[in-house]
Amino acid sequence: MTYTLCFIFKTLCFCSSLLLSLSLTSSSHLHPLDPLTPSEISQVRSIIKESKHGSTQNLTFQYVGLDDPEKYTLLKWLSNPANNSKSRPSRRAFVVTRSNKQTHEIMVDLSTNSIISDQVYKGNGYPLMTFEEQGTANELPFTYTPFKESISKRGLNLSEVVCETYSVGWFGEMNMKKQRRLVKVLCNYLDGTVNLYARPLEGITVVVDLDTMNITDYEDRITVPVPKAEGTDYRSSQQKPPFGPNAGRTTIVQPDGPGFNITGHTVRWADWKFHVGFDVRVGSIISIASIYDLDKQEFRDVMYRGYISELFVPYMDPTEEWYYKTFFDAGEFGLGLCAVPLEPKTDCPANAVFMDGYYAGQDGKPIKISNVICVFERYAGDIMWRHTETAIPGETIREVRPEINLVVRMVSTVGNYDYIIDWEFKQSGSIKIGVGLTGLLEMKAVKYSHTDQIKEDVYGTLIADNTIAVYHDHFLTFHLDLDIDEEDNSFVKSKLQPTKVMEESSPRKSYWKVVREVAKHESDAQIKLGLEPAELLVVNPNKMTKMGNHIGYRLIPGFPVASLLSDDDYPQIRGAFTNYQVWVTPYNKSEKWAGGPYADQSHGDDTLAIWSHRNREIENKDIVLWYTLGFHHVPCQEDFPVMPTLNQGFELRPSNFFENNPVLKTRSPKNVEWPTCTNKTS
Ligand SMILES: *[C@@H]1O[C@H](CO)[C@@H](O)[C@H](O)[C@H]1NC(C)=O
Ligand SMILES: *[C@@H]1O[C@H](CO)[C@@H](O)[C@H](O)[C@H]1NC(C)=O
Ligand SMILES: *[C@@H]1O[C@H](CO)[C@@H](O)[C@H](O)[C@H]1NC(C)=O
Ligand SMILES: *[C@@H]1O[C@H](CO)[C@@H](O)[C@H](O)[C@H]1NC(C)=O
Ligand SMILES: *[C@@H]1O[C@H](CO)[C@@H](O)[C@H](O)[C@H]1NC(C)=O
Ligand SMILES: *[C@@H]1O[C@H](CO)[C@@H](O)[C@H](O)[C@H]1NC(C)=O
Ligand SMILES: [Cu+2]
Repeated sequence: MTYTLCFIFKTLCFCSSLLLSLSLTSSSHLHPLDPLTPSEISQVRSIIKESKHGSTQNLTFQYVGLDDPEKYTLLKWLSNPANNSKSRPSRRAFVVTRSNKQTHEIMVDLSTNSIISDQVYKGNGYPLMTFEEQGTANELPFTYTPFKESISKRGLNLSEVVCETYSVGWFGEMNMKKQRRLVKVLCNYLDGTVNLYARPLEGITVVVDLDTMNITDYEDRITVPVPKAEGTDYRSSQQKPPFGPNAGRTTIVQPDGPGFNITGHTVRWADWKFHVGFDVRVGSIISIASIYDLDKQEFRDVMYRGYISELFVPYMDPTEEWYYKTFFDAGEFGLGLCAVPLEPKTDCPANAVFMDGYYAGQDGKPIKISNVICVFERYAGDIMWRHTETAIPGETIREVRPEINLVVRMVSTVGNYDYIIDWEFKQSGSIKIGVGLTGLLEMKAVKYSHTDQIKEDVYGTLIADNTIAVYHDHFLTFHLDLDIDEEDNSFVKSKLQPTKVMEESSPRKSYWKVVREVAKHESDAQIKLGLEPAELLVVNPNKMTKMGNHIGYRLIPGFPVASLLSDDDYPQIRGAFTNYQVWVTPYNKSEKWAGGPYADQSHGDDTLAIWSHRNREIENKDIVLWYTLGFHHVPCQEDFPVMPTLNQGFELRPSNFFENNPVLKTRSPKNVEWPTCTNKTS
């Protein structure tokens, strides 16, 4: 084994000075898309507390976020050289509260310290659940006699029980009067492990009304032993030898510091410029991404706004204890709310710079998530482009450029699962979106310890003694408001059409050609990806390259995965935005969340599928591309007790956007001299 003792850490000292504090106080320093600052969150709270809502008992803040300015107002302001504070779009907050069993939608203007609109939401579904109410609900079983009896009946120790809140979905109930904000509280057993999901108290279901904080229903239907704790812990400290062989020690060294600048929330790196936001519901948001064109000597628009609009996770077990597990992680639990502080040097490499995030707690007061986003330059030993030319007699030409990309990362841990969300920018103009799934499986306790014993449908894989990991999907629906060189764009499906050769003159019998189909209406752009080869492009039909090609960006999808649930299944009615992997809608500021604004117990009457059904015109319009990345997850034993990261992604890649290779003139960064090292071999 070779290891290297390096004296490089002095050069890494710049890191600590780069930990940016992004909480500016005066709003005049804020970019109109900056997330609400802690003082603005407090201001929102004061405004609402001073209004008629102030006297309401049990007022809870379910969502507080930036109401982003009108797109065209903002773009006009941003492009106006004389942009001054007077014409600056005002800072507004969109607030959803609950009180008296009602959902209130309140629009607050921070610059005038006033409420602009305030109405009761009368439709179906409920807002995001707060951490606090989930916490309170999780405590209820511990003082509930039937639950305590169930625990002692099983010979278990109540102080080793922990409970978690699950959304209940919607299964066709139509009586509005009867509708209540219910959750199911399920409990697990620790006693020798921290992997609570591996030790479910199967069969016990506690139903809680979040508005009254009361247990409304209780079931203890089946008694299966709690799976054993042994082998479930994933902490390093709990592992016993022998240990696996190690990879070499690694770090990344940037002697001159990172190659990017962050001013407020605006990141500038290489040819890119974009804004990084944070929202309690969707997590990280990339806005007004533009790329510098060396030929044109100007920044050119690529994307106005991109974020995960919804994350739908239906489980495939129709039994009483499991059927309702069909989660909308963004709309019910909040990808930003569940975002976790990133740990320097493990969650993000040593050269990363961190940003904090803020959200409003249930009482409206700001809560900080430190290091919620990290930004770093990634060099993974990859090649940006290369060529070796050996055909020229007497000389060998060799040109290589290393690929260095910029990554914006967030990790959201929604209960058992961890989602690693990377927006990766390439100097070539590509934006690669990477999604990594890791964490713990949702497990079901069963009596079986070998597949031979299983004669019934168990809806999952037996991954450990008495433990089934239930089959499920993850669908991440991205909202991608691309503006390719200005807002008005078209969506083009360029089919690769197999064609027969008719002329006798060619020895060939077939070839393929490209047939362009411009989507005129929304229905033309509802696409189920499969084997049919096609290039999917967002183009600017009003602009062409010098050669006459339409300027565009191409969607390179990931592995095509579509929901397998039937259209009339309630989870699929609510999750109908996964019926197609690609949708294109005309821009509409209120169509932000693919599962609808009120995803908890939604009826599927306000989803992307419903909006798109209007079949609006989308040709040469400001359009939004929605892309769903999916995973069908058939768990396997390697996913236990903790799952090695499973990756997927997709790419937005320039296609006739530039006149030629935009990284032709990108030079390799100067070599980093390997620091003074002593190499030891043992
Ligand atoms: C207008 O203001 C924005 C935000 O402060 C800034 O990023 C932009 O550069 C300004 N535009 C000009 C042309 O100064
Ligand atoms: C129950 O668990 C608590 C805390 O882990 C422990 O102190 C106590 O001794 C346990 N009781 C029994 C009966 O095992
Ligand atoms: C909660 O439940 C208890 C017992 O069922 C009942 O007495 C009480 O009135 C309920 N409280 C509310 C706020 O519904
Ligand atoms: C509502 O507020 C009252 C008084 O502050 C408190 O006693 C009660 O527990 C609250 N109810 C809920 C459901 O939080
Ligand atoms: C970052 O800022 C420095 C100093 O203002 C400037 O020299 C450099 O060009 C900037 N880098 C980028 C990528 O904008
Ligand atoms: C924008 O979307 C909302 C929600 O789908 C809809 O009610 C509204 O009519 C739309 N506006 C336009 C101009 O289409
Ligand atoms: Cu999974």
